[in-house]
Order: sequence, then C-alpha cells, then structure tokens
Amino acid sequence: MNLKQIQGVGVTAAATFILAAFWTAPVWAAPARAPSAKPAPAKPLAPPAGGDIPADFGVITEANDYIKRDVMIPMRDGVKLHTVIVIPKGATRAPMILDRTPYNASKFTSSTESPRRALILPLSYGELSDAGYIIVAQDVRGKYKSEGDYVMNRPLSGDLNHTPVDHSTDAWDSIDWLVKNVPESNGKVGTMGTSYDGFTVLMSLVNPHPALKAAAPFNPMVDPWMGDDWFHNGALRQTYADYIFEQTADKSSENKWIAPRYDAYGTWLAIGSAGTLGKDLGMDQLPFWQRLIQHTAYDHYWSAQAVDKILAARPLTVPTLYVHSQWDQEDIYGAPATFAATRAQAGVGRDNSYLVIGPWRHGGGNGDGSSLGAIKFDGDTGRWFRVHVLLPFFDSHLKDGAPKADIATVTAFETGANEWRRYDQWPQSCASGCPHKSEALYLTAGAALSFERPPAAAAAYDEYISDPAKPVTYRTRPIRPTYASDSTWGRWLVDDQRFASDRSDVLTYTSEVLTAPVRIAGQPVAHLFASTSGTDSDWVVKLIDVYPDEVPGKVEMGSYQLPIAMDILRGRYRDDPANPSAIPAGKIVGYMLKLPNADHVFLKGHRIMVQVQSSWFPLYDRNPQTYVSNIFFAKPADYVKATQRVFHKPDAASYIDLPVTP
Ligand code: PG9
Repeated sequence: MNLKQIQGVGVTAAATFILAAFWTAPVWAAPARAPSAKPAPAKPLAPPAGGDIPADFGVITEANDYIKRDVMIPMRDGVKLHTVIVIPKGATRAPMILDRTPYNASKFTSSTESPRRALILPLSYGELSDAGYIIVAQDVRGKYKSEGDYVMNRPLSGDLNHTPVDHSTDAWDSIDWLVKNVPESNGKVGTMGTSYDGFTVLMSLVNPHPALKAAAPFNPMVDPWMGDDWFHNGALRQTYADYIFEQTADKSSENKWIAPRYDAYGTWLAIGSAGTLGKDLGMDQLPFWQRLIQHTAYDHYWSAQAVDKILAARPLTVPTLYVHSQWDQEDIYGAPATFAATRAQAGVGRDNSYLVIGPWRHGGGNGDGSSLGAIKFDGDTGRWFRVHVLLPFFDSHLKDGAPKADIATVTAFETGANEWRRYDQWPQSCASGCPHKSEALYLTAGAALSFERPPAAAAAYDEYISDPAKPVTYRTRPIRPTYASDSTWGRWLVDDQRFASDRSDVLTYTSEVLTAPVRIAGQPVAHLFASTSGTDSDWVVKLIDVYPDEVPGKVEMGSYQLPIAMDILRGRYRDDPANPSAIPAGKIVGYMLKLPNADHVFLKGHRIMVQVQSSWFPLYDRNPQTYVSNIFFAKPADYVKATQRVFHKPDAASYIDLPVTP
C-alpha cells in the first residue's frame, strides 16, 4: 500500500464516521428517489492512449518530515557516484553525516516506507536525523547505482591501485560537493559507517577534506589478514566465499549463492579445499577470489593495505571515535588496532583518538544492546552509548556553538559487572607499559589452571589426535550458511562451549571455583608450548567464563561456558606472517597468539576455562597438517591425522598472559 492509498483510506473512513455520528437529514434534503426510477448506466471509461501508467507521476510528500534528494556526485575522474541525501524538513545550518557503502544507498534510506525520517533510516541514523543531522548515503564506485568499477576494499592509489582514485579521494570529492550543494547544511561533515562502511570512514581520514570534522568508524575492516574478515592469523575464513560471490559476481549483488546443503559443515567437508571451491562453484571467475587464494601469506599485498598501518603513518587530524564490539564475529581486530595506532602518535593524533568497547556483536552498537544470545546486560547498552557518547561526540564537533563533550578517551562496558567504565588509556593491563601488569595463568596437569608455574614433577603434557576428516565444529550443527535468513551467525561468539569441551580432540583446562572476582581489561595473549606429529598445524585457544552450576533467577545459565576471547593461529606463520615455514615434526615449539580484547569480570563463584584445539570448522579452512606451499590447493592425500601435545613443564610451560586489573 502506497502513501496516497493510505491517505485515501484514512479520509474515507473518517468521513463515514463523522456522517454516521452526526447526520440527520435537514428539512431541505431531497426526498428519497422513487423506487421505480432506474439508476443511470455506468459510463464506461476507455483507458487513455498511453495506458494506465502516467508518464510523469508526482509523489505527494507533504506529510514527510524529511526531504530526500537523489543525486549523482561527480568525482575527479568524471565518474559519478549515486548519493541519497535525507534532510530534516525545515533544517538550516544542519551538519551532515556521510556513510559510503557497498550495500545499496537507496535501501539504506528506505528501510521502511514511512513519512518519518527516523523510520526510513537504520535506527542509529534515524536517531541522528531526529537530532537534526542531514544523513547522506552513497554507493561506492561500481556498486548499485554508482558509476565506475568496483574493487573489493579498493586500496589507496599506488602500487596496489594504478588508478588516481580511491576511497580517500572519493570521500574528499563527495564532501567537497556536499558542502557546496546542500544549502541546508552548516558546511560541517562527519563520516560514520559499520564494517565495510567503517573501512570507508577510515579512508576518509587519509588526506581529509577540511570540512570533515569528526569520524565514527564502527567495527571497521582494517586488516583482513591479521584478524578481520578474510583471515585470522593466516587461517582462511572460507565461509565468506558466499559474501565474495554475492558482492562481486555482479554490480547489484543479484546473483545469490545457493548453498548445496542445509548444514554448512557438510558443504565444506565435501568441498575439501578452497582451491576446489574455486572450480566447483565458479569462484575462479572472480578476480578478488583469485587474489585472496594467491596471497596466502602476509605479503606486501596485505600489509600495504592494512588501514591501521596506513593511519599510523600520518597524523590523525580529525577527532575519531573508534567503536568496537567485544564479540564482533567479523571485524574483531580493526577498531582497537587502529585506536592503538593513532593513539600512539604524538600530539594531535593522540588527542583525536577515542575508543568505545561495547558488549555487542558486529554492528551491535547501532541497535538494541540489551542482550546477546543468552547473555543479558541490564539495559539497552546500544542506546546508552549512542545517547551518552556518540551524539555528544558528533554534536561537539559538528554543531554550531555546541559545548565540548565530556567523552573519556576510552569508554568500555565491563561485562560480568555489566557497567560502563571510563579509562584514559587502553589496554589497562599488559606485560609492560600499562597501568597494571598482566599475570600468567598456567595450563597445568590434571586439566587445571593456576597462577603458579607448574612444578617439575607434574605430567609434562596432554595430547589429542587432530583428524582433518572430523574437524572440530565452531558451533553446534546444523550450521546455516553465514548470511542465510535463518542464520544466527551474529551471536556465535557467545555460544555455550560445552559442545566442544566434551570432545576428545579438545583440551579443556579449568580453574578452581573463584573465591574472589578476576577482572581483565586488555588483550589476553596465549603462549603455547606444543608439538605436532605433522609439519603444519592450526592452534585455536579459547578463554572462557564458566558460570556456577546453578544460577539463581537464570537457571538456563547453569554451567554455561561463555567465550570471552578466542582466536586461531596457523602454525606455519608462527615466526613470521610474511614467510611461512614448516613445523619441525615432534619438536616442542613456542606459539604466541594474541586473543581479542576484553573488559570482563570473572565473578566470584565462576571458574576460568581454557580450551585448545586444532580446527574450527567450517568457518576456517582445514589445515592438512602436512606442509604444502599453498594450503588452498592441498590434495586429499595431504590431509593427515596428527598427534598434538600441549606442554606444561617448567621449561615449556604453556600459559595465558591475562591482563588482570585490581
Ligand atoms: N564485515 C563485513 C564484511 C563481510 C565480509 C566481507 C567483507 C566485509 C561487513 O559487514 O561489511
């Protein structure tokens, strides 16, 4: 039903009601028609010459509380980018928020059909619009209605991009046009966006336009080899193939990935290796897929486009609020890494760097943050952040005459305690250079954890068989394709880990019941001393909060194994991500794996758990456990069982460096 029809129904219904309630025939009313009189025959109307669709239909927009402009903005190379501008009706001297997206600007600005701007926009943008901001959404070049060619995460102009244009120049040209052509604006612009759009926000900070006054990258893609979308420490996130397929098979993402099976575990086991996938599902036709599977190591291709490194090399001149989610299932590396990079600068870069850490999934800061999976947070943390941090941050930099906002350098939600904290630096605890010193939590004999170094007499190691034919699933089966409409991918990082602790190919270490809370605020780092009978191996380490066996008021949480920080390391990159090397079979080797940042309290009565395993399937491709030059082209015979040993003896004592704080 369109707007005119809705209005028509409203008017007719109201008129009927008024007539029924108040109508009594006046004396002058004509007498009823005589029953014998014949009704006049209906006059047949012939359709007009041009058919029933008018050549130029005018949409009635008087009821809207916004004006929407659809424009094509010219870039320096002549390419025009499709841009939708949503202006609060009656706005004057309003600041603008620009979101540059590969996900369809038209859809972004018509989330629902409504005369209210708060409803046509995604929630967080609707709130900004209601606070007086002009919201601008733009299709990046080559996607949807924008001209030009699309390149996945188009690198800066240079040896990885031989054109003179990139997201930095496109942001500059767009901002320049906006401040000259939107008369309702005050000439000040902020950039905001989540994930890929967060990446374009960061690119707007490279040689920024002078009108760019503030930026809020939410969960930005920063280094997709180290720990964002495509890989984690060299292990391929193969289930993203469907995203690459849909994003690059055509301009408007109309080609849909058809999953061959209901359960992605079965799909990927049958596919075997990423190389086979290329052939079987036509991925080989996609240039980005080709680049992905050819650049397996952290070579120049990846390191030169890592945005934290790019921004570290130039002073951050625009105030930037990096928004991070503790349980970000897609880009858990980007925001804290880029904050660390620009905060380490002297002077202006340091002062312009702000960080928010919320208890959210990917993009969760844009929505309702009352809960995530089974975990509840005593209130809407998403709204709290937007009202108390995001809006004051933007207001103070973008609105004429707005007061300075009182925003802490770091605003973090401490899960467990479920309270927001203000810090003047992040991390709060680490091995050196932080306000607090981290502490080693040792994996010990008897499947235990201890802050004491393991004694010499204890058993030296635990072992398991890692079988690539039966990889450890990353969540309970069946696993739906990542972006299927019924997928619960967004909450997998808080899945109860009991399904894994029961497996014989997962080592599980548990502390005593805590008699006092253990609080962490920083990045736990796993130091494993391990051997494998193979010549390559993956190592997955999970830091888990085990709830008491019975939880009053939340019985379903009894013994819940809540992941706090987990990640994977591809063993061949242990010494140098750029230069892989075979693992010496049967030798004890040291591995260091930085886990994601966490601000969390393991409460009294809980226990700390660490799990170690060698596959995390099908999210990550299987390591054949035989060293081959390109793992994505491993042959079936390369996939072999391996005996894995994790050591806990004095000269090879595996531990987690826990960023504990008082
Ligand atoms: N993190 C997103 C992404 C997924 C897959 C590939 C590239 C980007 C995003 O939400 O944009």
